[in-house]
Amino acid sequence: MNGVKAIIFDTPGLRDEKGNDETYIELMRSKVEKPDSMLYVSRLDETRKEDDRQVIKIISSALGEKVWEYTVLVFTFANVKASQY
Ligand SMILES: Nc1nc2c(ncn2[C@@H]2O[C@H](COP(=O)(O)OP(=O)(O)OP(=O)(O)O)[C@@H](O)[C@H]2O)c(=O)[nH]1
Ligand SMILES: [Mg+2]
Repeated sequence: MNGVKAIIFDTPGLRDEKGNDETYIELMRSKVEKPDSMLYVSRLDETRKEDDRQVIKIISSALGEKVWEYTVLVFTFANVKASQY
């Protein structure tokens, strides 16, 4: 990116019904202990308040609450939401 080297990790989604959150977190932590930035991707057309709450808690304890200071929220499926109205 503009001559700046970056390493990007695509992680499995947390709370995916397989109950593998701990394994996913271990995988993430084995790759990077403190990311410079994090993209938190969530669907805009679904309300999953309890899942989001759990994911936020899991990430906060795994990477530290400071992670939210350099997180970018990304909402997908905004096109679906728009077409419903
Ligand atoms: N219509 C629409 N489809 C999308 C959007 N974002 C992702 N998709 C589709 O949704 C499906 C799942 O996208 P992924 O990026 O694989 O989602 P993921 O959460 O990373 O899935 P896993 O890695 O398997 O957990 C794909 O078929 C994408 O093309 C969006 O904004 N709008
Ligand atoms: Mg994926």
